[in-house]
Amino acid sequence: MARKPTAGTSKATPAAKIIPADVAPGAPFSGESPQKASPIPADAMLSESFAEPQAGGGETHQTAGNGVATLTTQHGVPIADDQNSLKQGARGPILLEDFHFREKIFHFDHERIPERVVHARGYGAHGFFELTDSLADVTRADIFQRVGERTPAFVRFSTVAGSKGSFDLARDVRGFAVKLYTQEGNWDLVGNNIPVFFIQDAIKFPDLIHAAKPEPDRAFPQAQTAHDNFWDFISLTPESMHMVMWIMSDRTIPRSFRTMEGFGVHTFRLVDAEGKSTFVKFHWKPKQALQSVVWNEAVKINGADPDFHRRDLWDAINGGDFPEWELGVQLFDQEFADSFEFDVLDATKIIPEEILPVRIVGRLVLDRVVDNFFAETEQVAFCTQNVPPGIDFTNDPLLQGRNFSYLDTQLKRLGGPNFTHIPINAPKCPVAHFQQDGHMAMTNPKGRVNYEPNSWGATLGGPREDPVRGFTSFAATEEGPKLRIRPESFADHYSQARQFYVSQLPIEQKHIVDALVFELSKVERPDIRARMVAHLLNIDEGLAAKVADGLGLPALPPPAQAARPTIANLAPSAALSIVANGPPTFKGRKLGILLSDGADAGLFDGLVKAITKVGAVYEVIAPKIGGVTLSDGTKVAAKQKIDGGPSVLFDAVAVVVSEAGGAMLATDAATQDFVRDAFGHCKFIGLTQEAEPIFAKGGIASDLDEACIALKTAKDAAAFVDAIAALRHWPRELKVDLDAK
Ligand code: HDD
Repeated sequence: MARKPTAGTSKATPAAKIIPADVAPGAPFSGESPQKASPIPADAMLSESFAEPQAGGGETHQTAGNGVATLTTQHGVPIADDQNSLKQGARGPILLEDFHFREKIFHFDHERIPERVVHARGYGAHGFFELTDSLADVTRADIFQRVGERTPAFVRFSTVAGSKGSFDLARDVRGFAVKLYTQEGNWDLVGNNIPVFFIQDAIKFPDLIHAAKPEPDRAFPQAQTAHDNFWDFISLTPESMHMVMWIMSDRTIPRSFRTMEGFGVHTFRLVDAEGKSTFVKFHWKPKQALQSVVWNEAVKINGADPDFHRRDLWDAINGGDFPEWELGVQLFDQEFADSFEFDVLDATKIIPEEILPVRIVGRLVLDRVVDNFFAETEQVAFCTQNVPPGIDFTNDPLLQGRNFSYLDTQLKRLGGPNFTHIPINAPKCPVAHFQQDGHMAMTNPKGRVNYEPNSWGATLGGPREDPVRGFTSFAATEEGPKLRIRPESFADHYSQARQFYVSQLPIEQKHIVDALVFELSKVERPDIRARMVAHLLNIDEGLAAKVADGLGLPALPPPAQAARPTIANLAPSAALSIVANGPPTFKGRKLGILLSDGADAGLFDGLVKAITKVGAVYEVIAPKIGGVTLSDGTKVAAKQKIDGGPSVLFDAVAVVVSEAGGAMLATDAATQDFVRDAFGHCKFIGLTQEAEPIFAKGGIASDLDEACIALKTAKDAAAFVDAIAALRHWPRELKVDLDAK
């Protein structure tokens, strides 16, 4: 837990020499910041919360001097030497008696818990939910009563298929799980960044995930769906076609967790004090607006920075740019449900915002990173069945199945029934019950009585039910025979897939085609490829023809047999496009500025000022990490050395170099890649005249277009930063991509 200040790292150091003479052994821990006069660099120090005396570990901590806590065993015994095991003679065997060695290795051997079977790779942060519009008219849920009231929140974003150590820019659905610590219990809204799902019934979930994960014999490919098993299952599961359109769109390669929407997916219920139910679908809308990267860029980001998304969230929050989402609700009654084209219990369907507007009722702000990844992000346990009074389930068969799975999985992952005792999972409202014992029980109830009813009275007898405040399930009337059957109303698998496709801008449609061609090109069996194209024919003939052409299919297959004909005239929904819902400014984005020695100091200063003014950030990339000396003699440190800072890490780039710098960097392959990739990924590029040799060597000098903006003086900087708000110059893609020709 704590470190001693200066003990030698490899030499055997007698204990007596380690504790400085001016600190009495056993002196109480001062409680002062350990940074005071500490020889350990500030950033290596333990956070305050971890320096506090440990629960059950006694009131005092010994100090090794200068207010630094003494290293102890788990049982609190001070440690004299943590560099060497106890041996019989300097070169002799380790003694079994070495309890410190055995405890340390024992604990290390048990450091891992099973990773999540899905959504293993994730990243979390703390924040709050603030109600901006009361829902008291439709629900008794405490969190929705008082405008302006804040509820603590913890959010974990994730990918689905990859293991814990996989990369962030996998083409994958992103989890968007929100734990709201309400005054009437935790509410876990365990959603995704896509409002529909692959399957309609939870019984198919293990098959879906087995098919998506690495194939069982060879254990690859990691974190990708571009393989036979996935597309085999999908092509045999027509209900997944709407989701297929979403996952082949750029929604699955978001620029940042901050630039994704979140969805509760299922239809839930809000229930008022009289027991009246209103159906609801939940939406999280990012204040940062929507943004994704392009596929070739995603592939390269994974190499350059596999932690791209987690670093982005960490940096934004620590930089004070707190990400924010609005909570929106689509509210409707049974009459609307009956009149809607599709079954509201079918999780493969949306209700378009144009048909049922989203009412904004609150905001979610993430303003604090975790103190410890394992304690918080790894141990957080989301459970769909965690709903407070006033929020309830519908019969959506996916949701019903999830309500079993999430509780069950926590037992496996966290090792026992007391996972709610772990601080990140513990409610922040009073808890009183007679559940007790089990592994790692931390908060067993006090007193003699551990059952009810009992006759020990109100004070000694413990908590009692409260029929008024307590959770009451919506009194739905259910009837009918027991059947393993899918309702007829779930049978349309293509209409909304088509609606999604036709709602995309042409460039976004192209990306869907490209993604399908890429993924299916990794599929070895031609019959699976053809079977997918057969489904696409039921969605959009143009889409199917393009994918078939991209795959080099000899002929179009007949359309897949459809249980229901596609409704071809569902109105397009503008809310479904990413590009149409992009940001108005460059705020929250990152500019990469490539500098060389002698680069124009005024221009650099202008860029920094303009970027800062719009609330964006920048990083300097240079030939050496030590930085550069600008034209006026100013020294600027670099954040990235050129080969460690490729342009895929930035939303836009500026190449600001001197004549000598331009000539030198033009010969460097990493610098050529820097400009070629920025160009190929349709980014805005600012460049000084001296940078042109780099573009010439990169082979793109003659292609420079209006999104390659000349930077001469500081005055050009502000106009450049205005222009880059558009993020990408899409017309360029048609020139640089073989598939577009
Ligand atoms: Fe799930 C984790 C979202 C269907 C079973 N799921 C998990 C997480 C998210 C989702 C965001 C990660 C939570 C975290 O960060 O810890 N899952 C969804 C959505 C679904 C969905 C939006 C469909 C609408 N899931 C689903 C089904 C089942 C599961 C149908 C099983 C029948 N999901 C699990 C799980 C996980 C999980 C195995 C793994 C780790 C965990 O629960 O805590 O129980």
